[in-house]
Amino acid sequence: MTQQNLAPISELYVSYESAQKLKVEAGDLISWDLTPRQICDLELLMNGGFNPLKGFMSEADYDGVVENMRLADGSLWPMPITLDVSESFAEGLELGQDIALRDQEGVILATMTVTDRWTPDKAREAEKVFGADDEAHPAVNYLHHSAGNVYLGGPVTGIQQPVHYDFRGRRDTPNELRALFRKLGWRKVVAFQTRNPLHRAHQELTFRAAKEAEANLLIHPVVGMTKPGDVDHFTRVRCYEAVLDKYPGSTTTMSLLNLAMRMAGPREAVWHGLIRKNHGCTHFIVGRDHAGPGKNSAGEDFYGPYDAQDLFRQHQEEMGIEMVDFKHMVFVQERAQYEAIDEIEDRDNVTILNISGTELRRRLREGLEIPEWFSFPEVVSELRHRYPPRSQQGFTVFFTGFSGSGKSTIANALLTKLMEMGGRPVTLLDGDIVRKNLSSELGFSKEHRDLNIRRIGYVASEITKNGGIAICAPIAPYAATRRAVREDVEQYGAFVEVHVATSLEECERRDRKGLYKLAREGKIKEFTGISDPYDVPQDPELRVETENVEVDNCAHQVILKLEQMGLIAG
Ligand code: PPS
Repeated sequence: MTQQNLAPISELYVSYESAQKLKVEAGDLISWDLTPRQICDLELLMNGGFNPLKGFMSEADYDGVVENMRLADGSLWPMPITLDVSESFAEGLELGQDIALRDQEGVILATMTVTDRWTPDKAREAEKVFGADDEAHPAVNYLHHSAGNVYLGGPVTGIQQPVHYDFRGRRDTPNELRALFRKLGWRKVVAFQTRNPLHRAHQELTFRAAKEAEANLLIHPVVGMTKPGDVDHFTRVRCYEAVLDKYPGSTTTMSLLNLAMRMAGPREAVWHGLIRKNHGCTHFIVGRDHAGPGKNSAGEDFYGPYDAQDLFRQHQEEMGIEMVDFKHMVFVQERAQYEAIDEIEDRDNVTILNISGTELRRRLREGLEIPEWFSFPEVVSELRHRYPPRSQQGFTVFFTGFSGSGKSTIANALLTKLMEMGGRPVTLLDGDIVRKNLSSELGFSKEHRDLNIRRIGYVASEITKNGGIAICAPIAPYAATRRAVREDVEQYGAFVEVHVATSLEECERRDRKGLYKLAREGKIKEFTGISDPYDVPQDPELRVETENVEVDNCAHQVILKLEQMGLIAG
């Protein structure tokens, strides 16, 4: 039986007075600007969430952890917590030297005495900690592409907590939670780790887990760094707050954990357990494929579905926190209730309903019904706000073509048609207008054209992110730059590339601005199509011909394409 210990845990912070003094002194130290992941790690080091660690790991601790999940003194610890830096930063340091650790705005959060400096074998770390040196694993990818090549280790002296402006009242240090549990008289607390929105099945299973363990419940979602592509934590926390109201009064609380997850499956489960133990919990729910990273590059799972539970079970006694199995809950239509799938005896005679994560995303994307039995209306409404159907999302229409091809004319006609329809704000970023307002200092060298297009792409991606329609109409002659803009925009919404395919001969024949003549005479240099290249789009969403076709018809073709893509309601 796990014994709860709610005595205060040791933190790495110095007193307020010492911190003020240290902060001034640390101003003269060489400083390292922490990455977002390092800030998460530092916060949990300083507040005791990573107890017994007293700083970023030494080489001996790191080796022990990588090889057999143990610190040099033999304590169980499954995850390397290292300060990765660049070679150039590491070169200038001497062992024994103090450095200042700053957040991204330059605020000094801590100092660290550098006792160790080494170049890790990243392939070994990947194999041993994450199970394979395969970059399909997000933490392995991070290790090879984001983490510095040198690790520094040494004790940390905490000056101040990282600043959070969001949900401040929902963030607790281990000692704050311990004090809360003491005050409430919660002797047994089961923690639920999550990085996803909660629906009815989660509410049922967590409440059951708490009942089974005769414990109170702590919903303990991760808001630091989770798996790329997850629902952002702002949306999730609003969802959690709605679900919290569904538990019987005073049985359950919620606190946000600023952890940077590694998605390391079994090792991660043990790590999560130790962190919850530090936060005063006695029980921890471990599910199927806990903290799973998805498929490897061969399309197979990195870990077995119950590896995390097995590893946790092996170590739970030593950890001092007990595992509660996650029950797979499904909705039984005939009885209109959630039941654990392995406890349903009349499985062949009842209708079992379930909606997968993929199906949920499809329904949100297409604006389809999400039934009441699956989730709470407040949660669905938050998710619908965050993931509106395509016909309410922002998008970018990106025209490209020679000067005088008709881009601006078609773009203007499209702008008017979309404004007539209403619903979303529309902005036209025409080549000439942009050059006057955003890029007035730029000329037409490759470098300048790229800068110009990237600026347009940035503005378009912001408009798209905020639910508007951006219409861009530059020449954008280079395929690689168009691709980069597509990537910028597609993070937030659709990118519709329209090639205005008027031939060079026709543009030159029209020569509306008289520029082709000047270009032929050599009076304008680097003129697209004459003395500068144009990469014809290979695979645009739409190609419009303008010769012998009315502008209105060209704009209408774009509208039809947008309808077909579900971006505007038909
Ligand atoms: S780019 O390549 O996308 O950055 O060009 P863009 O911003 O669309 O600007 C193109 C307009 O600038 C005028 N202009 C030139 N175009 C091409 N090459 C050279 N050297 C050049 N010098 C001036 C031209 O009028 C283009 O206008 P549009 O609207 O395309 O006809």
